[in-house]
Amino acid sequence: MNVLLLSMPDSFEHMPPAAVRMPNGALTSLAGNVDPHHRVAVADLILVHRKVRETVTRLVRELKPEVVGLSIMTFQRRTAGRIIDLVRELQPEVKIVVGGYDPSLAAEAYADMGVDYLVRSEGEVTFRELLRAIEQGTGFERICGLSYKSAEGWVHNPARSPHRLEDNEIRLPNRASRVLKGYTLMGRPVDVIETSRGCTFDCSFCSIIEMRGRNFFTYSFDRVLADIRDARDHGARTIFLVDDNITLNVRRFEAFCEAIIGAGLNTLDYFVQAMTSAIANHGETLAPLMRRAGFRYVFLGIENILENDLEFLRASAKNTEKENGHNVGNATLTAIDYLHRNQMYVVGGLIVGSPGDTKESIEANLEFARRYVDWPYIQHPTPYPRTPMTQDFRDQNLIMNERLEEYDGTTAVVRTEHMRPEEVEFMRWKAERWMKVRHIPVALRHDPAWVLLRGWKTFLHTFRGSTLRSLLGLESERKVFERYRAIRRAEREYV
Ligand code: B12
Ligand code: SF4
Repeated sequence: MNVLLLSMPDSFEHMPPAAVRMPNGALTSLAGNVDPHHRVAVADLILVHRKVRETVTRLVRELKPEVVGLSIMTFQRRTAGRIIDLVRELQPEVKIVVGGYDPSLAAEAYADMGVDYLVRSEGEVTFRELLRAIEQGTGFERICGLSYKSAEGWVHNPARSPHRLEDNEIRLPNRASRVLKGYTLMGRPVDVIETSRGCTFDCSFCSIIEMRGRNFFTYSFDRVLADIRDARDHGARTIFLVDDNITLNVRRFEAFCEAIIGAGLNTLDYFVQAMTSAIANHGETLAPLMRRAGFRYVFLGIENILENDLEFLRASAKNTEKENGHNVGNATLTAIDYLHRNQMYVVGGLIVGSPGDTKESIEANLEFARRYVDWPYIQHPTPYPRTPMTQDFRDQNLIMNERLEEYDGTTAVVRTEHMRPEEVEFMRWKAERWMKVRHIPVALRHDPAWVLLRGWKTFLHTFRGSTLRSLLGLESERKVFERYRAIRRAEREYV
């Protein structure tokens, strides 16, 4: 069968498409795991975010897919709905499958969206079995993890247990199936790989627990190294590790760094997401190894520097430093110090706008970011489907905006007990733009040609809404903020 797999074009503030266009790892993994006689095409629509309608139309006409699959996050649901309508219009008989975080956690929202099948949680085996069942007409009742539309309505089969990843049932991704080009992370071709899936923590804002439970399974290093080589052979020079929490097992992470070095793959740049506690508690040995393996940027889940907020986010445990088995306080500064001493850059993941937040508590976090992080990645708490935090916000009547396309993490959609969402967002937006500017010299040293030829687009993106008048101080920042929000609203109309 001909299968077309699409990821959505919607991006958010910290990932301007001019600088960051990353592949969706789920789709190539699905493509690598269907039976080999299917012809699968993967199209990451972030690569054509200004030409979505034309590209989807062209691909459907050229490839004539019998099955179209969409990978969807919550803030992409509206765009997904429009793409589904477009595909149906172009090819009425096509079977449409949705998967990813939003369909898995809000299946009911897809009941009337023109979808035929919905794959919940991990997709490789479920999707393989689904294609077999469509092709052979054998029925869908036995496919765990699948929801499907029957004559009587939607049927939700029992869940599929998370795969243990230890056998070779989940094969390597199929990168050759990609039909669009232009992946980049600040000028370098980028690809994504996984070494593990899952996490055993339960931060209240994170979707992972409802998605797959609290567990942690790992791929063998041989498989991971083969995956990195494959990404490199397809042109990647930067590798983004999409593991939910690779730092859960620090000894394994250290061994992984050694394996990268041993395999000579440390000529690539690596980008990873990490817990502050793991880096702080093991930084003496871990950080130098990471550097030698080629790690350049580390996204640190700092979340918040104030204990009350950390408690609300249920993120205290993963941000605690230990000495001789005893808690000795917040791990963030120690973690940052280890990374800086080993010439790595800190992408500072902070969340501002929790219920107890005031101007002062938000400012304390912004000031922390100004002083210590190299690239700010500050977000607002966002009530994604079925997270514990969403329930907290609902119980307190603090959700002010139900337009899901604005649930992109940098649009404040909840209020605090003391501040309106726009006030929270304004504070973050105003401070964060200037923090990003400070990273230009670092990027210039690493990728001078890209910064000089293309970097200005990222700069314009960061400062969109500003005018000469505002730069000269003749116009208030509030006015610029309003203009920025209007531009952002218009950008969301991808289809
Ligand atoms: C890596 C990652 C990123 C990377 C993305 C790199 C990339 N292009 O893939 C970066 C850092 C850029 C990123 C950014 C964002 N992310 Co993010 N990210 C993740 C993370 C850590 C892992 C996702 C991943 O690749 N997993 C590996 C793949 C193989 O697994 P998977 O995606 O789940 O796919 C499997 C199944 O879902 C299913 N499946 C998926 N799609 C499809 C499609 C079909 C047809 C089928 C059949 C099956 C299927 O099968 C796949 C294979 O088993 C998750 C989870 C987490 N612990 O935090 C968050 C997560 C997905 N991100 C999230 C969010 C909100 C964002 C942001 C909006 C803001 C933010 N929090 O940073 C931005 C938006 C990005 C953008 N488009 O601009 C949320 C989504 C919540 C939701 N309900 O929508 C998550 C769950 C984190 C959270 N807050 O809980 N993210
Ligand atoms: S540690 Fe990270 S992956 Fe694990 S629950 Fe918390 S935010 Fe999610």
